[in-house]
Amino acid sequence: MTIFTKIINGELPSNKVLENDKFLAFHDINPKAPIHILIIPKKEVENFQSVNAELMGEMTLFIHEVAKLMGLDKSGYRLITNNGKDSGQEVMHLHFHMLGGSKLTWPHLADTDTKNFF
Ligand code: DGP
Repeated sequence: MTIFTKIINGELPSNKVLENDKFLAFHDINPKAPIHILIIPKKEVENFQSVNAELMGEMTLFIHEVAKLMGLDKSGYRLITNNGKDSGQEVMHLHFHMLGGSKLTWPHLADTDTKNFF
């Protein structure tokens, strides 16, 4: 069981934004932008690589709703999912980071020189 399942079950507190029977959105404990929401399925799915298209389709609609609720649908936001070891995924429960609330930077993300890869 991951920490996110404990949040879903109410065993750990969270600052919830939106919830339905299948998905939950709550504020990240360590925000990287003025608005930093985590969006998760209640079903235990390890990461994006293992989510099925049906659940992802429903999750997409839920993500749209969260963006509207947070007032980011017009101003814009970044959606990130870390998938597996190299991405730095820490919690092995599928989650999308929704970041916004100000103009975001686009920093160099890799620890290698990317110039010669393409
Ligand atoms: P990732 O590195 O993509 O697996 O991101 C995991 C995120 O989860 C990270 O930004 C911090 C957040 N997080 C970890 N534990 C908790 C928690 O107990 N509560 C909340 N709200 N966020 C958490």
